[in-house]
Amino acid sequence: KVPAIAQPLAEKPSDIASNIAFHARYSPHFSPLKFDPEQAYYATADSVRDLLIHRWNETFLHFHKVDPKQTYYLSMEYLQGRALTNAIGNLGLSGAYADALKKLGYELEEIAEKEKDAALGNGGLGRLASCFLDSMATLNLPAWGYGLRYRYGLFKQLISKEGQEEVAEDWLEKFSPWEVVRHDILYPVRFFGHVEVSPTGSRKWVGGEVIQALAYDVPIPGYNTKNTISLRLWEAKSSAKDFNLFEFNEGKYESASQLHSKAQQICAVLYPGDATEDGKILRLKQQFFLCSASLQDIIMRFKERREGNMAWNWSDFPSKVAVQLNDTHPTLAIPELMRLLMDGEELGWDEAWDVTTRTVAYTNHTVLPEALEKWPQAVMYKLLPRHMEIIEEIDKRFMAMIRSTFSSMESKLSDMQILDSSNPQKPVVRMANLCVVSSHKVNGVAELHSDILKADLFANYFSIWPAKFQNKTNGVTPRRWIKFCSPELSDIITKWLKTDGWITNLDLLSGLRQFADNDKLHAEWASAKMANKHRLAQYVLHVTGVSIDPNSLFDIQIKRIHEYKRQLLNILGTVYRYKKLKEMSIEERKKTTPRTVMLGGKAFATYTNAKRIVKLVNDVGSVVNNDPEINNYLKVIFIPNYNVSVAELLIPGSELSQHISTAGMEASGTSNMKFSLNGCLIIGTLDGANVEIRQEIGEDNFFLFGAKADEVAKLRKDRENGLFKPDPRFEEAKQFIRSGAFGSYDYTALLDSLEGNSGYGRADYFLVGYDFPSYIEAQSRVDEAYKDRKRWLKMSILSTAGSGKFSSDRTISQYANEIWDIKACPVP
Ligand code: DL6
Repeated sequence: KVPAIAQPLAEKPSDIASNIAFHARYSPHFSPLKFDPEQAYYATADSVRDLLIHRWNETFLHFHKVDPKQTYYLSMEYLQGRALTNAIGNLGLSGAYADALKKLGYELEEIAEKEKDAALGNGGLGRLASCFLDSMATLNLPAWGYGLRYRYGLFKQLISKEGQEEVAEDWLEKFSPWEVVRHDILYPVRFFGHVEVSPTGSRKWVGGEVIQALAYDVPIPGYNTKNTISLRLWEAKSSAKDFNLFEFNEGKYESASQLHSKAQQICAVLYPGDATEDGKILRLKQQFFLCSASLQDIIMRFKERREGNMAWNWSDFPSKVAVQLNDTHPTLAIPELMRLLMDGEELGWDEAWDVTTRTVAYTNHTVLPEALEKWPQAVMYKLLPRHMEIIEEIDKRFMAMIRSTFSSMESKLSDMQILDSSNPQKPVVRMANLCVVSSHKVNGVAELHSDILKADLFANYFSIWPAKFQNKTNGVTPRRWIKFCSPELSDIITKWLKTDGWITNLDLLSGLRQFADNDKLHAEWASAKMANKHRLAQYVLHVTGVSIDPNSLFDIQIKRIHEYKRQLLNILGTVYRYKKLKEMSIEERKKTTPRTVMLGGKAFATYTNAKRIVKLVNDVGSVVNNDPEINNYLKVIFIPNYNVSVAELLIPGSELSQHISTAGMEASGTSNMKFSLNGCLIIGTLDGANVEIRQEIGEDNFFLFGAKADEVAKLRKDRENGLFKPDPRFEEAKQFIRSGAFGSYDYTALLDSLEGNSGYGRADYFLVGYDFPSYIEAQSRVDEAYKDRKRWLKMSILSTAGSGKFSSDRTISQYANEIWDIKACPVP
């Protein structure tokens, strides 16, 4: 037992200040006795970490003692962002820390900016995982996250005249104070090798290469609770015995440390390119590394908590462990759990299958065919020979079950099978099928998306297992996404609701509805939004050099750049607006609503059209912002290097945000929820969670346009059959770009994608042309609504008031009750 300490942990400003000073002196990370803002940040983070570690130890001990059923969330992505402000806020010590730092000569905001974002994710899926962790901790749920500790997370985006350039983002350049390496938590993970069969018929995976998985734990504090849970990130390591000292001394440096460099590759980057076979192997290695290390850890903990209890057996496992697969990336958890149970614990197939299927559940986050993972069988055989045997057996048994129990579905078997050998040259494993067959629950992430899964993507499975399918509409944590990023607005909400209970019970926001017409609230609301707009304008000036007018309408679209998200529709609409402004008289221009259009997002490095879109936005901005006739009425800004902390500035300062994907293609979206929560109005299609947001905040408070999901297939067919007649305004906007109005770059290929072959085999697959006229008209409605300040403020208040449903606390409670069957386990 670790001896107790007498000294209480610092929670009063004077104690906090001396604790920060203590760390500045005795936890040296830099040259001694310096206290510049960066070092003040590290010393402050160290002092917060003391508090977190205390709560974390208590939580761990409590869970160990109570032994509740526990959820393990497996995700290849976590977009944590910065931790300091969030941790201090969740501990309820924001004021105390601000005061303590003042005593030491610093502002909390100033030093908080020294922290680099932990961007171990790509976009919505990774940020959702991070919101979920915050809610799990806040709801006192026995739940943990598992992920990978990528050396370089999502790339840093540089913008130049050429467009986007990617450079490695070194979030660990100095070190992260928010992780604790657990030197004693180390598991071997094997790759390649072969399967050995013993005389009794038992099978064992041997040989190949063995890499060690080392645990790094990140504390996740709940809001207003002692409970602090773990995000366990695995790092790959080789051991000393893998280092060939003899070869090294012979001067064969590379071969002497071969395994070391192989280990380093595994966690080097998030989503390495997978065009080559080596790339595919590396991606699969990453996925398996996460799954194998996490499951070994879960099994170890399950056994540890049963030490001394002779009565337990493996069928108890699903009543103590729930494993949630965040999309298909951790699918290999399924065959790995089977392998560990059969080859390691000597369970028979039926028992191992029963335990596995009662343990694992799967969340689908996309219906885009290119995002549904399919791995070449040949690569899988090579890297994971034993797992391929298991997958083959699962497939074989599944087909036999269909033939015997659901014979009417036999004609659908080729679609439902896990192994797809329809192309004999390239047989693949369909990971989503493996997930559906092996999970006890499958869910989509918004009502529309879950309906599409049932009616379309997984329709055959739904017909045989209707009870397996659920919806869990996404949510976002109200702590990071309003309380901490928009403190002024939060204080106003608390004042009018006469409680801050809404921070953990977001439904209470509906109480604002009764004040939606109140002039006093309008004045306070407008002033908080204006303060946020000023803060944002300063940031824009800082990162782009362009000055924007806080009195203009701030219109924002921030998300990964993708053709289905249709940033191209936004910029074409903006080009059209610019052209119309140019054609107006000065008097007419003065009557328009001045706008600042901001777009931000990263394009995947090899996604050519997405990169062209980034370039186009920047080119349009260069012309518009420097046009003295127009730049009082319109500005176009590309926000570089969009990430979580940039979103924390943009969202509170927004007034209109664009969620304009082709209907049926955005599974949910979560930034729509963050914007709406912050009193920002939405212009959007009936897609993903937009549908539910519109229902909650009221149709009158949502600028709707565009085709509906169930119309899309026919519209595409019509388009192919030459039945689409483009609106002249659409042609005008494209022609304006083609004319060279925005510089000499040749946008033919990008614009042709709206006419000729879009690369998806069909012209304008994303229906930009079809939706353009209704988009332009919806934008005109926005302009009109903005002119009526009272109406706009009312709509803004009603947006916040209607956002209660979109708390990740609600989402996680539903997962806990309806999928995981876990209960709160608060630390006393
Ligand atoms: O569920 C989180 C998030 C949704 O909000 C987005 O609509 C969806 O696009 C995203 N899905 C992915 C899937 N990627 N892959 N593979 O990121 O999930």
